[in-house]
Amino acid sequence: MRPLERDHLFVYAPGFVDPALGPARWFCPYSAQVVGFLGYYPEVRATLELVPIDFARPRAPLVALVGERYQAAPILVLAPGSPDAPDDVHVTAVGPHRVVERTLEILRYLAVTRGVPLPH
Ligand SMILES: N[C@@H](CCC(=O)N[C@@H](CS)C(=O)NCC(=O)O)C(=O)O
Repeated sequence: MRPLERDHLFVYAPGFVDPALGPARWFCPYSAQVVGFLGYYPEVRATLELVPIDFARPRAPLVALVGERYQAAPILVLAPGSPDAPDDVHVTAVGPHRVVERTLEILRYLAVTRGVPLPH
């Protein structure tokens, strides 16, 4: 697989069905936070690949990059050339990739590395 050229941010597309919870349709409030942040700061949105995924497993575009274990969204997969994270952001190495899994830390990473206001 070719190295990523940009950070990839995976979120659930809204209106998904969770088979464990019956026929209702849902949105992910964590994904909504990061999508909302990108709405505030389109200049940040322009720096990354935003990848909406379905809730059904396997979440193929994500599994193709980081494997079966890291399927929960939102998740930020860093490009090889992307800066290291600030101390208050946990980054996990997954094979050749680095991922940020916690929503607030995704927001912090993007805010610091793109120079926009920080999440309070
Ligand atoms: N990593 C997020 C939480 C993400 C999360 O729990 N997302 C839910 C959907 S709203 C999820 O992916 N659940 C199903 C799964 O883990 O397969 C955080 O800690 O802020």
